[in-house]
Amino acid sequence: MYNDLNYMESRFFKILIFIFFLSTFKASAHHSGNCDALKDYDFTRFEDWKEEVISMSSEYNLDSSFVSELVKPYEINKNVIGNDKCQPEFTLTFSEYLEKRISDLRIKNGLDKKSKYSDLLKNIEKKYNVQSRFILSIWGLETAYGEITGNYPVIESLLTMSYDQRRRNYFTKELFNAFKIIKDGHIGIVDFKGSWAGAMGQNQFMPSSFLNYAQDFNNDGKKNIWTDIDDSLASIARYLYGVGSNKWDSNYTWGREVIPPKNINLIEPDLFIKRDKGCLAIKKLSKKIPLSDFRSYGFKKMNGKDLDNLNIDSYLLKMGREKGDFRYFIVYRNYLNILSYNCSNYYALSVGLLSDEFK
Ligand SMILES: [Ca+2]
Repeated sequence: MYNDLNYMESRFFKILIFIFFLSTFKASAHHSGNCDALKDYDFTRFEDWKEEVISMSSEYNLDSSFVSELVKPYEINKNVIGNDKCQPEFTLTFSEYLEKRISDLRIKNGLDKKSKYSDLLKNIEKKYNVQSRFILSIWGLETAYGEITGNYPVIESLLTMSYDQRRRNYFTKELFNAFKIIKDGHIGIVDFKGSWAGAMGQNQFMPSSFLNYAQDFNNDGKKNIWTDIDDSLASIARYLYGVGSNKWDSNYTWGREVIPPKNINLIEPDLFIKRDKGCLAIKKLSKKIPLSDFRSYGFKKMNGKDLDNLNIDSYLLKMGREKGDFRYFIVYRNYLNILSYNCSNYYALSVGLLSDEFK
């Protein structure tokens, strides 16, 4: 689940753009038009690319006339290229980022949803063995609880992203996954919408995640993550539940912020090791040691109390860019499942901290 760093980066930047959009309002609507990268961009071969896509149909066991009908109506979407190429610089500190993401309004709306859907959340928690506060948190952070799900036709976005050479392989596969979703009849083409990069519905699944994890929780024969809240929330839970040995453990939480010991500078070189595998966010984690070892090092809970004397896999994470801005977190295995949703520590910590508000 940690294998597509580039896409995960782009997904992370999507969030940043969203913040940018919130903070500058309409300025960003003109942003893409001012970007130099678009001036020299070759938009002229898009029709050729559509033909190439159609010619690949049989490799994906799809009928070329079916694919042809799906791609025909679309032109290249310059906003999609603009969003991809002209991402604004990120200037928020980590703490400022958290403040924006875990706003009072998002907490309040989450608590409202928690009581409104309490029966549903209980049923989902029981079936997938994932605490519902994490499901609420991801729902809230991805789409403001289903309010902002994206208005780009999924096929148009994926055709455009796959036209671009940089990540053609990845987005071509996702494009064909999208065709499959339409073929399977989960959603009509008119309602088949998502973010500019093709993340869909209330939980912002890419088509491959949809095919692997989307759930039909209300048993109507359709996996509808666009307008069906049962299906959307169950799909988040199924994703977090994980695959292989990387299973969610509902006996534990995600982790916590901690106060580092006074000699933190001395012990950091021992704890932070070089990792070869995993996305950037995984590489930032310390080596894995039992929580009780962090307790022995002298890390404390934020209320000044000792950490629990537990033998569970734990990692230290240091956030912030400079002295005075540093914050430390100890995270457990469930945290890795949150990272699999979006491999960014900014993202995963905000999921964890927001979930704490829904305890
Ligand atoms: Ca359904």
